[in-house]
Amino acid sequence: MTENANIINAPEKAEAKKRIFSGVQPSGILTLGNYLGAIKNWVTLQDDYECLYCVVDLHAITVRQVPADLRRHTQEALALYIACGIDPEQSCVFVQSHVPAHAELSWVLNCNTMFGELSRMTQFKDKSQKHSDNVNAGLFTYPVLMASDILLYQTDLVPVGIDQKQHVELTRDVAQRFNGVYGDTFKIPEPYFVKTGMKINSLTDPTKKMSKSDPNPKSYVAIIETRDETIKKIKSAVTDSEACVKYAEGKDGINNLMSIYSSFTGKSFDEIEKEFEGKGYGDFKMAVGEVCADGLGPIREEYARLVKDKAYLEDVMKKGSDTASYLARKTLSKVYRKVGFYSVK
Ligand code: ATP
Ligand code: LTN
Repeated sequence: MTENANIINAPEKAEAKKRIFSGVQPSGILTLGNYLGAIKNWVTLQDDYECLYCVVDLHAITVRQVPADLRRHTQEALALYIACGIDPEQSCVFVQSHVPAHAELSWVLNCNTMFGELSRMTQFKDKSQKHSDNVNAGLFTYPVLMASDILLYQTDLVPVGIDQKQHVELTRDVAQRFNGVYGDTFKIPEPYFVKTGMKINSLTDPTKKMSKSDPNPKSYVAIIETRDETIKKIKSAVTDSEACVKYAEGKDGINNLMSIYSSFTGKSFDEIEKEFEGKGYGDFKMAVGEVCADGLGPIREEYARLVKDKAYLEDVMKKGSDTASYLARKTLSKVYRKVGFYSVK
């Protein structure tokens, strides 16, 4: 057992902080969407909450991964969490497969989740279309594993992008059902979304979510790519032919770039429209590219330093999984007892 007194002692404190759990899949190089929709938000929540931030590698194998790439992406994702500002001394940072309780709770929750509920999940429908040659059972039960991640830690709040809303709702339904059948076991978590940046769209098809597993690298900005690459990709982002910087229905490309600009500058859409009144898309794209590249610059530099320090990253992983395992075991033992599994002292 390693120390992370901040988290381990939390439930016993008179005024315990509320708890947060979130994760990103190491299914590629993390994107601007992951940053603006999730990780940037995680950083600001660290002071006020007990936070657990996980690299969810078990989720990543629902889509076929090259094993060596998965290992590398896992380490890179952890380094990026820290480079973005997650402080492992303050928050628990760990890798999902290092804590077996996630898979163990998942089985029990699978037996308390209905086939019909899972059939309605839009992410399953999207991903099974995209990977029609590998519609495996894990892809179908993915949300149950996510529910296990969240419920294991008696989580209060789940900061995610809006695309995950349905999964958090399912988590609440499963927890309520379980509590109803077996008695109070799980805290019912709430989702938590940022206002701007909750959904950043693809640069090549702005009607679709920006995604790290998109085979076309022009569709996303990777957090760690070079300044020039970022500016170039934003310059060639798909827009419309109206040449008017205005947030409006049907202008998905411009709306998307305005969201990105707003996330980095804190400016409202009205302010952005005024700033670019009478200017063409070329000027606007250049400005978006620059704020984006500047905003990501310090993260890129810190990441380059951290990713070389394997010993440090492995130390963070080990301490994180010790803390997480300790907390997870408490919930898992309670669940095993409630469902009637025989335990030997
Ligand atoms: P994949 O392409 O492998 O499906 P992804 O890039 O969509 O992955 P996830 O690992 O599934 O990302 O998501 C991690 C977190 O990032 C979630 O909270 C999710 O809501 C958020 N997120 C992912 N993409 C975006 C996006 N384009 N805009 C806003 N938030 C996003
Ligand atoms: N399904 C999420 C990733 C994820 C997650 C979680 C997010 C897995 N487990 C628990 C929040 C809490 C996704 O973004 N695709």
